[in-house]
Amino acid sequence: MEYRNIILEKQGKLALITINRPKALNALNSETLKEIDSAIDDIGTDDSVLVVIITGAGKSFVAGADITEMKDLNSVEGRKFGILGNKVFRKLENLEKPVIAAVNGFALGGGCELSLACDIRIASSKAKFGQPEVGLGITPGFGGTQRLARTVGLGMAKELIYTAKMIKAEEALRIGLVNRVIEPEKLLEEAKNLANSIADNAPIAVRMCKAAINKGIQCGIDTAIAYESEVFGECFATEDQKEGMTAFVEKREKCFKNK
Ligand code: DAK
Repeated sequence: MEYRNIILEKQGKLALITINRPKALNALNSETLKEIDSAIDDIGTDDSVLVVIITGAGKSFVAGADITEMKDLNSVEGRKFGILGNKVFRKLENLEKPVIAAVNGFALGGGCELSLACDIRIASSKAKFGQPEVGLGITPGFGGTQRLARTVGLGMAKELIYTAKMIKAEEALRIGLVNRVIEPEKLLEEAKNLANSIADNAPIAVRMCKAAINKGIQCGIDTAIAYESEVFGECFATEDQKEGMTAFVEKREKCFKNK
């Protein structure tokens, strides 16, 4: 697929998706959502890519779903648009590779929700987060009512969603919405360092950790722990488990093969 609204780059073990509609502050229209969907499929089937970074071009990460496209939708079309967005975000959340959101600027509405579908969020000191939907007469539609509460807790999620107010990066850090705040010019470098430090580890084990954490958070502790035991056992069927432990015993550098 040829991309007009995103840039997909692969650099060693990393893939970088840049949302690239700076004139509309990278607002998500259907075309952009479909391109993100295609990029996730590409990355999902490319064994050379171990970690993904998503960022935005210009002064915005993503300033929400595209209001120009949405404003005249009827309820059937609105539902279709919502289904598309939710499908893409869920695919990203379930991608068998860690995804880091490098939030460079506005992460509003669908933009905040996009970052929440990623595994880890780091932010530029210029980033701003918010769920402004109720101010537009709608509810968050790409998972915001669900993932925000799971990330920052019920009270804080409700305050952000009910007030529709924007918060700065430092406040996002304080409430646990982002893991760290970085000087703008260092954001991508920091995201790549973080991605590479993940990519240095056994890919299958990392993938299983992602699945265990994501599944476990949705079910009772007994089911979650049983799932953890299952994936723990599966690791012992991998070459990388043998390599990781043998390298430790032999006091040498490990060399994982994603096998
Ligand atoms: N959509 C379309 N265009 C946008 C946009 C957006 N979300 N945000 C900004 N733009 C465009 C502006 O219209 C402007 O275009 P021109 O006038 O230059 O043609 C350009 O980007 C630059 O924006 P500003 O001139 O406004 O820039 P400022 O720096 O002054 O302000 C701002 C930046 C981010 C504070 C402001 O642009 C702003 O408030 N933007 C809207 C933010 C927002 O409300 N976003 C949330 C959208 S609601 C659903 C599923 C999901 C959703 C909805 C339904 N279903 C289940 C159906 C999701 C909803 C949302 O995300």
